[in-house]
Amino acid sequence: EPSNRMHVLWSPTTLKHDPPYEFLNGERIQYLESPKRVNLILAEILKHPARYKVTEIPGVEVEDEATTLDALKQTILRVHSEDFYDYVRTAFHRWTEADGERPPVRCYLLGRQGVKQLSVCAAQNGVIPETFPHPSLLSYGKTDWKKSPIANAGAYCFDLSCAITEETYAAVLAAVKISLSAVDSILSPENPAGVFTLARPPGHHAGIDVCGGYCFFNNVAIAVRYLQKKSEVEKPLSCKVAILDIDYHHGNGTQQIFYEDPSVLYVSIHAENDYPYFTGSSEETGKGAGEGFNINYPLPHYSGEVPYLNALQSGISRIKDYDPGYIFVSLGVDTYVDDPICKFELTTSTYHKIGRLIRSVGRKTIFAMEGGYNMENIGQNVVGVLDGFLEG
Ligand code: OKS
Ligand code: ZN
Repeated sequence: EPSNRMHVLWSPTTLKHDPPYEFLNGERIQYLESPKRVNLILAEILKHPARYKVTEIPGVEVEDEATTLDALKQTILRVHSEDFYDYVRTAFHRWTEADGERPPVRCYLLGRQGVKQLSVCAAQNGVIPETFPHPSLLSYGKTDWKKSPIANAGAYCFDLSCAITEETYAAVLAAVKISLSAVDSILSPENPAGVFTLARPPGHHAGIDVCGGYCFFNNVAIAVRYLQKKSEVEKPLSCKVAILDIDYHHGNGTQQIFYEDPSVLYVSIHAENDYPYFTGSSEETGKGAGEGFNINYPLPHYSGEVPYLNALQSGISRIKDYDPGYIFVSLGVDTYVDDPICKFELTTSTYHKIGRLIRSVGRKTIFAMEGGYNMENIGQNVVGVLDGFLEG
């Protein structure tokens, strides 16, 4: 009998990633994916100790724990390329130590600049790209861009919303650690029906070798691979997993990682003609052995509860047919009517229904935090989904 108390995992180290700003419609605005999001959700969860068992996961000490760090790295490399991993690990220091490379223009404007002031500048802003390797630039193939930290940012990031600060690497490792602990927890003798990883930065936009959309490492994908490896020790090749992505945005990274893999069914409900703009069509159905195991439900802007729950019902029946051992939910509450950057019209009561529907599949479920930027309602909306799941 699965226990009906949900395990919730979080880590104060994830709060250290805190870039000051990003760009929206060409304008500089405050970074929306802020540490405050975690604090607000946690505060709401702590109001209900009878339903939620909260555990704090310590961060990895980047200097001290060489073995732990290497094990974590090897797990991450089951999803991401080593070049990309090294970009996330070294970007900040390469940028601030870049002898000879010109500092950001703003630093010039501030006056005489030495390397010291350059680091202050990068420490405030984090590393973001200036140019991207558009196919029109790559046809010559002779220019060695790898030497330049700013070129690396363009090569390993697809937008301007993944600033890498001095603390980013520690935070993203903590998010991965939380996600792996969730797998350990769902397989533990306590046998919870559900686990919630209250982690950030989120993960579903992060692909094999690229970050974007506030996402650095794909927490869910890394946890899926870790779970599959762990359970194959018991039952070789028997671990089918479904990922249900209910964030407002298409999880292009998760789709990419599992696109040719029939052992992972990816189902996403998201806004059509919205960020990340180049993926998410219902015609993206998988490739090779993975054909038929990628299912996208793009919905028009201003969709409310009725079309949303219809798509969800349909997605859930596809998941039931697939018959996975486990479900991962990429849980975004940026589908909320008053989200500052999104255009769906779900209300707080819809989240409860979503949770109940997910429980109806009857599989062990790991909920992973993705987006959601309305600070007044983020806690209630997340707990709405989790409560709905617990109540069944
Ligand atoms: C411009 C806006 C970027 C939107 C990123 C969306 C992130 C998200 N900086 N993904 O699920 O919530
Ligand atoms: Zn989102």
